[in-house]
Amino acid sequence: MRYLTAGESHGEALIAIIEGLPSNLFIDAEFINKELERRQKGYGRGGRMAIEKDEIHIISGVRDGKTTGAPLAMEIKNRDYKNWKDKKVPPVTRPRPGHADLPGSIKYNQRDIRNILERASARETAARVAVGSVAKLLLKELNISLKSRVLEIGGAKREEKWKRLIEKAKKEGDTLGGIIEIVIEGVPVGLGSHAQWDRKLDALLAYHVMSVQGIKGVEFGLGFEAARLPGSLVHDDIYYKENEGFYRKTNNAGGIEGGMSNGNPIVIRAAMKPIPTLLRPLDSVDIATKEETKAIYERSDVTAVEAAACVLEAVCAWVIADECLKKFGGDSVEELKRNYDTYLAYVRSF
Ligand code: FMN
Repeated sequence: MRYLTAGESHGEALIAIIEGLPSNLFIDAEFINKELERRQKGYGRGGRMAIEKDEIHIISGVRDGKTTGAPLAMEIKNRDYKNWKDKKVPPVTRPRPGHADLPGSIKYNQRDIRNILERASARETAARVAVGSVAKLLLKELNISLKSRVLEIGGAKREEKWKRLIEKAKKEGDTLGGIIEIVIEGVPVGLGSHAQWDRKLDALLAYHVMSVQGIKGVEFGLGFEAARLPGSLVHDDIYYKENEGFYRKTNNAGGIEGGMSNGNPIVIRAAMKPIPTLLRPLDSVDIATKEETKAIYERSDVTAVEAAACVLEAVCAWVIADECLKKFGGDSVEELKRNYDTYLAYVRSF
């Protein structure tokens, strides 16, 4: 499968097109809308979330609620568009450190940074959540599920501190990042491959996770901690039980060995940097006058770690769904499930 997104933060709408979905997959719009709502929530989000209530509009590829095998096109309208479309806004010339503003303007020869920031904005993640929701619907057919949780915000590991830290950052015109964990359950052994670098499952997941706006690090299982421990404390011993097959007592590998899923839950953690738009702006230089100045401020979140967790689930769901289709094939959901069941029976008998 493949997908593309289009659309700007204050443009008319966001668009996502998915190619390669099997037919007869029930597209549960209510579920997609609930996922979109999840992305909009979380403590520390800015004023935009009060304006937008994202809703999916299916344009093509679905008939009587089910996919036909044709490309699935989806649209999410930007409710803020009506406030922007006729507005005369001066050019943005004061780039924000940590955003695409400066490198994007130089690369694309733009003197109005708005032409860069509108597309670089994480508003695009609404389209990715829509795509990921469809992937989740496919995975549901195979009894594969994903969940996520926030582990840290602003360096604090305990939830009770987060609200206070976020309020403090807000008061000080500052922003916060954090750490998110995603767990994928029910993944069969053998997704991905050791045989070629660009087929390794951990590499694919890391690529998609890193593609999310603001994500700066990714680890699997014990992750960076594994580098500090001896092998005897890291690798998951192998055991076997009649009727149940091979199993492990630990999951330090985070469900992936040699670029392949090993049947254990896949455990991924991602680090998100603090939001780069600060109410107390950072030093910058005006690209028109070259004078030292402060970066622009545009309505923004204090932190978006909870929302990012939802986006990360979506991109991970996409990778796993895509790998399932690659491995088990099938042009309809029925064919996919038949192939899947045959494979699971084979694994049990190995
Ligand atoms: N950055 C902002 O400046 N303001 C925001 O309101 C904002 N909201 C975000 C919401 C979500 C769900 C995510 C995932 C990110 C958000 N970001 C926000 C982060 C920026 O989009 C991100 O830092 C920027 O695109 C540069 O990231 P990069 O250096 O990782 O590419």
